[in-house]
Amino acid sequence: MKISVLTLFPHMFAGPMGESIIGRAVDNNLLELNLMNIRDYTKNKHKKVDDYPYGGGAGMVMQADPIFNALESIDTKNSRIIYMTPKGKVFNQDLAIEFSKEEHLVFLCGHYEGVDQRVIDHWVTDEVSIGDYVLTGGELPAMVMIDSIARMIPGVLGQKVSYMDESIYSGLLEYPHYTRPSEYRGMLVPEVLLSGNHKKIEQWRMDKSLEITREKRPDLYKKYKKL
Ligand code: 6GU
Repeated sequence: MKISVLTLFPHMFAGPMGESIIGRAVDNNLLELNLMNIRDYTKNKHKKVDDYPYGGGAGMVMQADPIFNALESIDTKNSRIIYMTPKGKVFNQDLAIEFSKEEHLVFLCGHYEGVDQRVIDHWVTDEVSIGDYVLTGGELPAMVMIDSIARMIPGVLGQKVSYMDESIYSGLLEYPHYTRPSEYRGMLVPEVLLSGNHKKIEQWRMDKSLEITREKRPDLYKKYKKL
């Protein structure tokens, strides 16, 4: 999969997208990350990317021209063009799965008061938010989405770990995990996990998942029970 990011702050992506699982996915060519600095696509001497809003009001608006130029410099034929905005549809696991099947995703990160509406009307296929709170820009939301989408690309998590039996995907929250030692400061690992009885362990994990979901996320629990 290829992911292009249009941003005024490409350096924000270097750390988070260069480490651990996502970093390895890039190194192994399972994911191509194309970071584009919108400022590089200005045609004025001062590389100005924003201006005052027509009609007045606080803040600045990102101008259409640099963003149009940037988008015209790449192949957007088979692409979803995603604008990060608190006004968008709220991101969830189903959307992550849907986006993970695309060949090219383009993330447009707004800053200040956002981008000129004509960019959205002309280019954007999806407006997405990551939750009901306001951030200073679309970069962190884009990284959140890239992380959750990239880990669903076949091969990214490796063969042993599967996203299919973890929290949310199944509709339930995950059971608790323990590792050595079996006793730590007087606290014991549940006996059943040391038993070697795989059927019993499965049952215990399922029971715990149900219990934790019912306690912590009654909304998910009700949905699961209705399926
Ligand atoms: Cl996508 N952008 C901004 N600025 N704030 C947000 C958001 C996006 N999602 C939640 N809050």
